Amino acid sequence: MKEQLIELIADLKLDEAEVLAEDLIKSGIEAQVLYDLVMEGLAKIGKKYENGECYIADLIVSGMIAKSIFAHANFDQDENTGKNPIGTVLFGTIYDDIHDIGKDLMVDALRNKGIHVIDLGVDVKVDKFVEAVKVHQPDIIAVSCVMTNSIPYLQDLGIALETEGLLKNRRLLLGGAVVNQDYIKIPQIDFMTNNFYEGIQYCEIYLKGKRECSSDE
Ligand code: B12
Repeated sequence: MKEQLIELIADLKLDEAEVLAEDLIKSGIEAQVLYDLVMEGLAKIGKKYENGECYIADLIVSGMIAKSIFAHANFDQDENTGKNPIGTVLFGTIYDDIHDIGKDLMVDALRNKGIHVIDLGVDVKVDKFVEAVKVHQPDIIAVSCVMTNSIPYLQDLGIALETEGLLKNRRLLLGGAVVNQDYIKIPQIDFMTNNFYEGIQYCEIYLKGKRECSSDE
């Protein structure tokens, strides 16, 4: 039955997909299992789009299905939101890329972990990232990128942050479907993954470590 969700998403059956997802959530499906089913459905839509079998409107609908299911699933609910944050993450989707589903999932999960997140949104220019780092002095700069065409802007961002000396005592993190270790060679990036849990874990470990160091001084 749960595999049916993949086909409902791939066939853009919004209402049926939401109803089945709701039933699966109520029947206690594991978050990771539900997440993988949705990603498989989106991958099928992506393939159809690549083969010209569906169009931008279909991508939009598939995004809506994913957003509503992820919202219902409420990944990683945790009570200590907002009280005494363990650190600050500045998050944004790079310039010329308007995909935000992945970014929003990460932002929600980081906030649920008691991390203060400043969300710059999508299509964020390099200058805007640089300015925001100067203003907010975050511990981590997290960038989301799904569009291959936007990789050059990631390179520009790395160089701009380094040139301005804004990578001292902070980390630059990249994630999103574009992440590919062989393809992306950006020396300023400390860590890259398109795995949700790896990304959350990296932030938690780095921020807790940094906080312990500062409390020892
Ligand atoms: C939904 C969708 C859209 C929606 C987005 C809605 C929204 N609100 O975001 C809309 C309709 C806007 C859209 C538009 C377009 N799209 Co589109 N889209 C998709 C689709 C189907 C799903 C993407 C998605 O949301 N995945 C789900 C999220 C959860 O996955 P994710 O982003 O990878 O995020 C996860 C991890 O990577 C990680 N993560 C994400 N960010 C970060 C950051 C950090 C720091 C960390 C640690 C982790 C992390 O956490 C998330 C959870 O695990 C993909 C196909 C696919 N399966 O990927 C095509 C796809 C990405 N789109 C594509 C294209 C070509 C376009 C358009 C150019 C189409 C057009 N002609 O207009 C436009 C581009 C607009 C632009 N400039 O950005 C291509 C991109 C090809 C490429 N590699 O460059 C794809 C791959 C489809 C295809 N196969 O051709 N799209």
